[in-house]
Amino acid sequence: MTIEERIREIEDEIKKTQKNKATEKHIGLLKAKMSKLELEEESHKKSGGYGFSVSKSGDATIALVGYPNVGKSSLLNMLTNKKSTVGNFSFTTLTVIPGTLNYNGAQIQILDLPGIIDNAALGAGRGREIISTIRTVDLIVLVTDIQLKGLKRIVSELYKAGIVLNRKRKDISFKKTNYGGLRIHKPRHVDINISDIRDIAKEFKIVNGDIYIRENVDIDDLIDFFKGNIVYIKSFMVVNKIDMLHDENLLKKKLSGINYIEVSATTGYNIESMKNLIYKSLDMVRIYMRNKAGVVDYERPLILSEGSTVRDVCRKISREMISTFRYAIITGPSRKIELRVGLDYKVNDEDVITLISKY
Ligand SMILES: Nc1nc2c(ncn2[C@@H]2O[C@H](COP(=O)(O)OP(=O)(O)OP(=O)(O)O)[C@@H](O)[C@H]2O)c(=O)[nH]1
Ligand SMILES: [Mg+2]
Repeated sequence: MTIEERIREIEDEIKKTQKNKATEKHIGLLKAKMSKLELEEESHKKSGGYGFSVSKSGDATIALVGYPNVGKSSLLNMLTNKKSTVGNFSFTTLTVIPGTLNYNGAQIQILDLPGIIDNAALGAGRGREIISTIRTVDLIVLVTDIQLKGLKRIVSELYKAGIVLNRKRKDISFKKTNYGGLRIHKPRHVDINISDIRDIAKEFKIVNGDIYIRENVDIDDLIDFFKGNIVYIKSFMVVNKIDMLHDENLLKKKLSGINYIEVSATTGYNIESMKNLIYKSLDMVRIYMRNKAGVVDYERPLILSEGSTVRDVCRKISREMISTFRYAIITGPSRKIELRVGLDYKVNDEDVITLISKY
């Protein structure tokens, strides 16, 4: 049996197995087996892992990912100043087309990519190039149409390529040893069955070493950890061509529990909401600088990621800023009073900052 056939077989068994508490571990082990085989398969067909040569620009980069012909290029054209070729057939776009969305003072680079399914049509290796490019973005917008074309397959293709959507990296680490068996270290509040961990580790041929688990994890988290080389990327879904929708209830039913937005690249319906959702999903903060004369530049905010500090603000301005920094004065809509703060202070969205230097 080839590796591919074995993967298929396990896939079928997972599908056949009813999901419940009692079968949870069984399914977990099957998934682990499958991941291991997929890794083997990957290492067999090594053909480089380089992304398309597109240089990143702006404050963040997002990718439009989806089945061919669902309207990715049409959306890029609506969202940005770019003209990517639109065609009424699959594989109109054969390379990556970047455009820029200016929103709330942020410059967001949007990559229009070829459809990632059946990418044999793009020539050998192209599929991997697309995947390597997707691995580097800050947000994945999954694009589909009202028939929900290719949705499930795309998510599973991404997962096979080590891209996990909408989950966070868990606090797990591993120190390999050459003998002594497997020791599992976890605080009392972490609730997981030790034998589950052992069994999954064994599937990845890990039998010696120390595993540290510092928060609650499930079987999927463990598989991802042992699999390695995983990237965690935020994502939301866009259902395009909503102007052609006949049965609203059917769509709602099929997508219940999924976070999505309905749009039309043809009529422009909900395009503004889509821009807003992109911006919101990127978790950015806007910082306005007040200059020596006391004038605030509200036109061109500095864009930083949520959780940034005054130090990050300084870094963004210039390298010397940190060495000459004395203190910063912060005001803003989320501040009741004016604050004097140091480099480690966390900034909020729309803070107005005055930097005071030593000299
Ligand atoms: N009715 C309708 N048609 C649309 C909409 N968006 C795109 N289309 C049409 O769908 C077809 C495919 O659009 P593209 O933007 O080229 O799709 P794509 O996803 O970039 O396709 P590939 O590059 O081949 O992967 C074209 O004929 C578009 O005019 C929409 O919102 N409504
Ligand atoms: Mg296209």
